[in-house]
Amino acid sequence: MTENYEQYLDWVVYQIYPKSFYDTDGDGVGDLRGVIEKLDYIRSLGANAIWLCPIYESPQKDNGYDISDYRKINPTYGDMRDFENLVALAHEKGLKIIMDFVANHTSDRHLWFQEGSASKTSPYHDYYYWRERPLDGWQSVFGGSAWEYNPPTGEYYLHSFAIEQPDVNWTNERVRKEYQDVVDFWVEKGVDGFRCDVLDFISKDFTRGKTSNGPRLHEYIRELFDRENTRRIFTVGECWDGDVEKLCGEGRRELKTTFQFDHILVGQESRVCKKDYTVYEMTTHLAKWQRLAATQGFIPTLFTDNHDQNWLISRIGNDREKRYECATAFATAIYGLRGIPFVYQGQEIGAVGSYFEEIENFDDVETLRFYESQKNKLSKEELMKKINFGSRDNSRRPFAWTGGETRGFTSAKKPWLAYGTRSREINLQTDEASEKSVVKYYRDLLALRKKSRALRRGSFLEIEKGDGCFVYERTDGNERLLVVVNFEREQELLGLPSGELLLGNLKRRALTCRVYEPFEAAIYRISPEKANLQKETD
Ligand code: TEU
Repeated sequence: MTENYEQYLDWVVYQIYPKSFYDTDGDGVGDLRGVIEKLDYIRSLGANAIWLCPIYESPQKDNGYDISDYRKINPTYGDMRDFENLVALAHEKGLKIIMDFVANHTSDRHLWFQEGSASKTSPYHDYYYWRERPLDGWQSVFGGSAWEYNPPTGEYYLHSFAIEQPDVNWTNERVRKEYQDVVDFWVEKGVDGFRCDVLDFISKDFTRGKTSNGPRLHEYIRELFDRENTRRIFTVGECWDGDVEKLCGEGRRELKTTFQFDHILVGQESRVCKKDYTVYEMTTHLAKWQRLAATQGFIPTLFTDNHDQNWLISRIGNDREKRYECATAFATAIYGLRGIPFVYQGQEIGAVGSYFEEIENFDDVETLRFYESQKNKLSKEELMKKINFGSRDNSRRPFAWTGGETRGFTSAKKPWLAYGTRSREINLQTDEASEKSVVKYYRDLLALRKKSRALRRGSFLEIEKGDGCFVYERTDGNERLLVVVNFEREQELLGLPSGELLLGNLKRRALTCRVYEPFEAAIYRISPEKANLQKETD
């Protein structure tokens, strides 16, 4: 890997869900000035880049993933001047800006769809996919048929997500040019990269009935990001389908990296249903991607949370008695790896899922659709249990800056979406003052990463210790670190090299103590010459 590509290993990205981050104008909705005000906070965590979930003009059916104008800022968030200020100030403070690029679909309020759906002769008609009849078996990710009737033309259009998110026809060359222009527009504004929403969906395979990873995917991506002005920008693809090793990597001329989701799906039977799991499943996925990345020459992404999942520590951890331990253990396991750390807002304070009995406290289009489709089939209790387990709203609730009436989030009486049910107890202010502070641990962990070249750029070697723990080495030249994360049960870990403790989430009883408490995590420096194995018997 060249230095140029390896530099992404030094990035730490903080993901912002703008609607729920910080509200400065008192309308109960976060805004760009709110992001500006919190730049120092973001920097204090050790991040050096920000990914902004969509901030474009949008009717907000899917919180901005339904865009009606790619070149305008959603007025509730501010205007273009606010955005330009944000970019300038962020850059001054050493923070890069990554925009969300949503190219599989527009809003049905976008001019292209407004015109294209009105008549078959409109030049925009071919910007979307039309059929005389719905194709059998094509389901929307949010539930129900992926085809919707359009009375003015008597046809059906494809929407892989919400009805209000018609899929754009990328086989049309003019469409591809439109998106290249959109990318250029934001690159000229000085943005440093794009997180590309469901990018694998832009090429479909109609012969196989597939909405994603079609035959022209790689060609389309190169058209976007292998041009003179786009080659140097950062890109991370959200590609559930598709071959990671083909989509990214230095020589591919496509994306810089993609998100790998295997570990996120552990413990989920479906979006709304829990499944038995072992931590081993998760660490196996993580280690597999580390090895694949090394052999195929790409940089992995490192994340546990985002705006599309309930919090990891609520799904597969212990978010009650061991919340601090669990949050910091998972953070160590993930951010000790080789790759690009992504921290989702709230994760750094150990935010957890909520429990609401009434559907009025939910907003997510996917959740509401699910509720409608099941309300006559399941008891209310069963239905709400599923929704509380899986709803994406869990991680989309306003960031709790304090435990006060409005959580330090807004001056409005009511926020756009109800505060998390445990946010009086779990908020930044309380966390920072706590002896067991998640945010302080995050700061220490990311500071250590910044300081240690082995943690950022070193190679990865897993040390198999069986289920219930994740142990690995990171080595760069003479610097050799050992990361030990024990999960929920206390156990003795034998045969590990001894070394100097650099960071731990609990007070290690003694350096040589081999008994690890539940959710204990530690990082040691082990010098190559002194890496003498402890004897199993001593
Ligand atoms: O998500 C794509 C996606 O398929 C999932 O993450 C999805 O939320 C989940 O699987 C549904 O069960 C992206 C965005 O991250 C998400 O917020 C958008 O709603 C979606 O695309 C449509 O743009």
